[in-house]
Amino acid sequence: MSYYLLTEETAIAYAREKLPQFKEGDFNCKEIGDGNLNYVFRIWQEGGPSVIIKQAGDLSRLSKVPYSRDRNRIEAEIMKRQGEYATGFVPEIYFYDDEMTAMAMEDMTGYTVMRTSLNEGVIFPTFAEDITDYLVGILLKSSDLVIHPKDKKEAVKFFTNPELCDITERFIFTDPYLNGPGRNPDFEPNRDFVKKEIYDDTAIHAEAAKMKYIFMTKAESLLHGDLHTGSIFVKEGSTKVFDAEFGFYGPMGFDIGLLMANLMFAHARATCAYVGNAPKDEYLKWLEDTIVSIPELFKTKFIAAFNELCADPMLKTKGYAHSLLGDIMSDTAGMCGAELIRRTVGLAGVADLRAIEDIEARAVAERKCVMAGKRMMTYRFQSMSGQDYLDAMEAYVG
Ligand code: SR1
Ligand code: MG
Repeated sequence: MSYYLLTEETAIAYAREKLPQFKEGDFNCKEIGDGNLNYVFRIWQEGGPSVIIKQAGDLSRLSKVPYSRDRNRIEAEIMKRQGEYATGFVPEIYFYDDEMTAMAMEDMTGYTVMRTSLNEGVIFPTFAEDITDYLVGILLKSSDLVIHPKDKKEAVKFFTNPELCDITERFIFTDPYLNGPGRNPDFEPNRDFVKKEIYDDTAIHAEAAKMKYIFMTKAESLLHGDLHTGSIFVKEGSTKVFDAEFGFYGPMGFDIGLLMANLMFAHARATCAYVGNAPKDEYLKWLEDTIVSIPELFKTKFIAAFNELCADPMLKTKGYAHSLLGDIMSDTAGMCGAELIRRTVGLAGVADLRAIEDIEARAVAERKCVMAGKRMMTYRFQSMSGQDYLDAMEAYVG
């Protein structure tokens, strides 16, 4: 079969052809993709089987820029591998079709996208435990600490993802500062603030440059590569991470830092413009506990897993694991800062901020995120604690 772009009509026929449980009966199909790059079809039968088919087109959906369709292979392979490293935290991949650059994966009906739920004030009590299990699993088990260095070097080659890394290098580490293509949105109430704090602040450009170079060169672990709250499905007691198309071998702190920043966006929204199901105090308490406990849980679980799984006699030398963990925590803080700034100032904003209807509340929430981002990137210590992330949300003082 040669490649063609699926539609809601042809996706059903495609599922029939590829998956035995879809051979017979009537099915519904809806295109549910809301990202910039791919097409996502949900195919289901009332009371019967359901599946998600995700296909890469030759052009990105919104900007109509050409990207290699091979990104879908990389994503399918990463999700399969991460499903092994972090069992229970990744949707199952049923197949990847190289000709069609399409994959079939477990339908997550019953789950919601975490960003949507956070913006509605929904609490997920097990999230910090779940996501730190996932992070330690995918980051440690893909690294030289656990797999044979020759296998790891093969994996670095296999998961090389130049086009999507190029997007990240531009969208996170360059465009927000230089506003080169003039594509950063112009939010008038913060225009002067952004000019002073970001465009004219060459010291913060230097910190962003350091983080960019770490991103480009530190082939430490197989990353998810875009671990924001829109890449996480949640329901009570369960967390599943999807959409790993930006994955590659990079610095561990990139995944942890992006996650932390995206929880901080939810915090800015909750403090400046809360609308939600749970009482505000209850929601904020859970969110703050979550922000504080993720880095701490990560540290504890990382050291325990290192002691259990690291096989290299030299790397097991007393003191090394803690020294490495310090570097990871420092990278995490810097990457968190870069994400805070880019999703506030840059083109790919987050609904947590941009959907705040009260303009003055949105302006304050965005200033809080920019100043927190600057603090995290500038003061990224090895001894970084979870409380430091929460404290950074107070860095903006009117
Ligand atoms: C062109 S894609 C823009 C952004 O959306 C994705 O989620 C990545 O974060 C990327 O930077
Ligand atoms: Mg995505």
